[in-house]
Amino acid sequence: SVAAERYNPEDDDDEPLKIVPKSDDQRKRLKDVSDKIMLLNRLDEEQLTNVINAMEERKIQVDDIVIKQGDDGDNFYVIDSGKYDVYINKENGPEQVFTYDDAGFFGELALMYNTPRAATVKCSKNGTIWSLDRKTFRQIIVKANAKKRSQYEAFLQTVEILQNLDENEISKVADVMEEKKYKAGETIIKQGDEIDADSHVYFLISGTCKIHLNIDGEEKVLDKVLQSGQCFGEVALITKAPRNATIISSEDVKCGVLDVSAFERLLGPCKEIMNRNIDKYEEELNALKELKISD
Ligand code: 1OR
Repeated sequence: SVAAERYNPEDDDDEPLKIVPKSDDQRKRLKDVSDKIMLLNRLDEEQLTNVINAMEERKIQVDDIVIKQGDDGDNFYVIDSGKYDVYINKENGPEQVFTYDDAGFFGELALMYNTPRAATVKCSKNGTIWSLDRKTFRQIIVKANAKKRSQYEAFLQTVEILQNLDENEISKVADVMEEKKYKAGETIIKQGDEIDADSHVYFLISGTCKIHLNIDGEEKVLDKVLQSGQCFGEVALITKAPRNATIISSEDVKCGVLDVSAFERLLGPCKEIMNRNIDKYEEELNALKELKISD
């Protein structure tokens, strides 16, 4: 695997920042999409302005290839509209692994880690994307990200379910992890909810949570308490089945979360441990059901 590149402040140069003139409408649209994108919505105002200044609007048509696997990374892309399919070359040819539908971003990996493009991205419904050049991406986004990375690395080392990840893999998880906060008594995951591209896996940073199960219409709260360093929400991301329990915060809670695409891309080495846990959960659930029958 390729080392996650560390940001080196000496890489900084004082060359002028790129500015592509924009209408008020373009700025507003860009601001709206930026609010929803993890790599952009945690920039401070000046950083975000510099990024928006440098972005260029691009119309894309069906079958256009925006990124080709194996190429060097030139730009980072933010989706304004349209559909974009992601393909990875396998032995028997390209395999579709993901689709961006009207939202999201791609092309960050090659620029963050100085690696060849990891996948091909091809348009399947006409749309508009914003491109950001490599230099501005590194000057602003990679730099801003360095602080966040070191902040999360130490925590992620303590997460048991991630013990099969090496240091570089942990860094990559830290890079894409987002923080979510909940007040005591909030429902974080709801039993029965379907999985979609907006679903997450959760790592509990602080606070505790309880697991609620609805078994054949009867509500049961498990004795087990979820604590710092524990993971939840991974089962449905693996099985693709609806959420099989409800998770409620017992006090104020802070979680690190990964979305489905980050989960698929980064947590492959942890699947064995996760599958073992799934078997264990199933046994526990069956035991509970039997208990109920014998009541
Ligand atoms: P890039 O710079 O490598 C291709 O250029 C982009 O496709 C990549 O950045 C990501 O932004 C995006 N694995 C790798 N890259 C992906 C994936 C992906 N999905 C989107 N991209 N997946 C892993 C498959 C094992 C799919 C995850 C659902």
